[in-house]
Amino acid sequence: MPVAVVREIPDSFSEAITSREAVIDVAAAREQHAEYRARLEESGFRLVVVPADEDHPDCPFVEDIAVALGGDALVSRPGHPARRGEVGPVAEALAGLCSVTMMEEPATLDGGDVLRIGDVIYVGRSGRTNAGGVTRLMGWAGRLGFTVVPVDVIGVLHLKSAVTAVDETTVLLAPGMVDEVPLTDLRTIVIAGEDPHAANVVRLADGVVLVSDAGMAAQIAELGYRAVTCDVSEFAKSDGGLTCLSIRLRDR
Ligand code: CIR
Repeated sequence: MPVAVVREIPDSFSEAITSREAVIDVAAAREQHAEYRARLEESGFRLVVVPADEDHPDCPFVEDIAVALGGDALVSRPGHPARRGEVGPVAEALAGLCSVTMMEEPATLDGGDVLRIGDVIYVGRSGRTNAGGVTRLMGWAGRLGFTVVPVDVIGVLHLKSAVTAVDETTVLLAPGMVDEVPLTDLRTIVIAGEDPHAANVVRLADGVVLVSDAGMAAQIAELGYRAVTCDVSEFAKSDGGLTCLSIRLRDR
């Protein structure tokens, strides 16, 4: 059974790091989070829930804290200094599920920059993931048999803020946000809407995709996938999306 690690919402979530001017409604965020968790459970994930940490408002964005590949996880050193204290409890939770390796300074990497498609891992070179983080990922994932392909992130926080996969060969892409050259071997579907975050989706099962907006749901259905919708607008206010809210451990 696949496992998803999620983290509860602290009251301090209203202070989460953001590039936007928006007031976060913490109660609404908790409702959306409950719905998100329900969607994962309905699709067969067993949830491991890490308690909230009031000293780290961004802790629900647990995806950034680790990269999980089969039975192995690389616990990252997050790119934003204010988020580095989030790692301990997440590493502990992962240690109960798989083999854990810790990333060390000066490397930084956010899991939101890591997109795995089959045996290839695309890693964003972003404001959060530095050259050391990319090199460390290459070494760790390379030993596990993966090929790591760097992608420059231009206009968004993370690679997966603008590109995610819907199957083993197809990605959704918000145009102009990342260097598209390294993605040329993939079938690329350009999202119809204006908001790059619509490209941030989670594959639930073969042909079933969790999406955050109605326009994307319609586009996904036209492509022949089944869309399941979950509103994460309170998380978008602090630059997060669907993938950010869980670390998904699946068999290789
Ligand atoms: C941050 O700035 O780190 C958080 N407010 C948002 C993180 C979103 N995570 C993700 O895209 N994987």
